[in-house]
Amino acid sequence: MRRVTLGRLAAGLLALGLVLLLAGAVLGGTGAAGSSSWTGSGPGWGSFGFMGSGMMGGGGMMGGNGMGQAMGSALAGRVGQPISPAQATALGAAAPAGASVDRATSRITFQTNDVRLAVLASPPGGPDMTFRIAGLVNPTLVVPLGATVTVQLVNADSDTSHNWALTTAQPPFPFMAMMSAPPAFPGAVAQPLGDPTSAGLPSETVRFTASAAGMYTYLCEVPGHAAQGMHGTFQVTGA
Ligand SMILES: [Cu+2]
Repeated sequence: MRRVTLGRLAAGLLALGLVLLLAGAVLGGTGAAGSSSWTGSGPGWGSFGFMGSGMMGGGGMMGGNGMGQAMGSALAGRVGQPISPAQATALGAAAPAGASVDRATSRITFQTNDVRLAVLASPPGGPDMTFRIAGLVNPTLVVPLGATVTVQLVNADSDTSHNWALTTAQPPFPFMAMMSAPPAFPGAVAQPLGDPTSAGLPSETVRFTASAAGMYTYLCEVPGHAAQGMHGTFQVTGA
């Protein structure tokens, strides 16, 4: 089947691009938690855009969720630390310390300057293309100005890559959300995680300072995901 063959070729090219992207991210970054900057300068999404143009255009073979799926398999076992499915389930349900969780309004308000969040990407049993935090779907997060925010991202999606980033942009987001979603704070972005493997679900921790009050959006930057609803509100309160 010609179309299938072309699809595999495209997936292969994307995987190659991913390896280059990954190499650039590893070489360019310091590797310390909170310093990830894969959306910044260097061989980031710009390379993707170049490689992807034409393949993804007009809802072509790599449109829809094909890109995220290609990334998921290419990155499997390459990024982050694996945790067990039981650990992931517990993290996705746990109420964060120092926070009040309002389930009726899907809002988590932190009273502490030491904000620690576990974020599950597209877990089983939840709506597809959403984040689960404290058992809620894409909840609004409210933190005080100056808080140190530690985010542990876990990819709980069996066949698709996801990341987590905080941006000053507001929804709706286009297919290539990462091209128009400036980072809110240095370090407030996690690299895209691959599919879970037999070793476990990939987990990655980033840390940043909520250094300016305002309304922000956390989102998944994998093409198409934020456009499908993979985002939530992040508010920094205080003068
Ligand atoms: Cu995603």
